[in-house]
Amino acid sequence: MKPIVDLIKNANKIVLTTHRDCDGDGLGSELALFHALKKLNKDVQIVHVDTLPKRYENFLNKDLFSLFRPSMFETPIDLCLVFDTNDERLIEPLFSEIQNHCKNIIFVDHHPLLKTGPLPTKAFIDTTAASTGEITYNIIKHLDIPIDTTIAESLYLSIAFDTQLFRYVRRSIISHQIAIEILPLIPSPEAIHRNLFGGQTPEKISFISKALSKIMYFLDNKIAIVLIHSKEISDFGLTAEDTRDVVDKILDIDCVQVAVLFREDSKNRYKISFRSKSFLDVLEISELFGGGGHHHASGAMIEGEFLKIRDQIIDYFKKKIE
Ligand SMILES: [Mn+2]
Repeated sequence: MKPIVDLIKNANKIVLTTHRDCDGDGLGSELALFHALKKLNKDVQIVHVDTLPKRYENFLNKDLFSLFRPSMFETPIDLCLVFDTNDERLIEPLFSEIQNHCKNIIFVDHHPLLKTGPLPTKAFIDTTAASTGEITYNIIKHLDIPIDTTIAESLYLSIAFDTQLFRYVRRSIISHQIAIEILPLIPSPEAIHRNLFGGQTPEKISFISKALSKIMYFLDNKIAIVLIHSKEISDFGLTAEDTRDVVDKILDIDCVQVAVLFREDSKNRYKISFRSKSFLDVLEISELFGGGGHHHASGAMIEGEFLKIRDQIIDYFKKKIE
């Protein structure tokens, strides 16, 4: 922690970013540090490689996020912090470009290092942290920056999202401990809960019920797989991001140990999301497909025929279960 804190202290121009298809954890971490560094009068900027997902547009200040464009960095950057991933591919093309302008690119993350993918040269990774927000909280504490309402709300966004309202805390009390400290500063935590997990529309509920009606069960109902076609998403006026809840809902089914969601992005091109319970690891299989993530939540982009990939996945877990 000390080297990072020293680098932050000594830096003036700082860029913060997170992985493409960002989520509440990366966003909350960026925003918390952004507001904290503003208090130190740093020249700090948040840059994303894609646009803000819709669900966050409604309650976050869009103006705080710049969309990456080539040659946007004219002057040297002292420090770049990348939140909630350690995979440089997820921040391309920003990563290639910023390397020419910045010596210190540091990944601040809680995902395990990939066995096959590119390794970060500089990183602070704590895989025991239930959210990247937890690590960001520690950075802010080490910088001796007092936590105000804006910082508290950002940290809470991060922690509430990644723990899914304290369901997934990695056998640790730290998420709750941070909550105890920051909740008194937050006027309406319930608004954050609603923004993250409520906000459903009739179209979205219709879509989710359609998706859930198509679950295929395998291996004694231990594996549940759903395929969603891109047309089904657009028919309901939804975006790819709206499919995120589906896979979590499937894992809530008692007997299901592994939930797999195929989202067809174009013909024979799928985003696969895996979720698992207990002893079954889903990181390895995501890595086999060129993706990454956590041991119990992971994903990959893959090209090929649905049935072939599906059977490959079933075979893989059949062996693991045996
Ligand atoms: Mn995270």
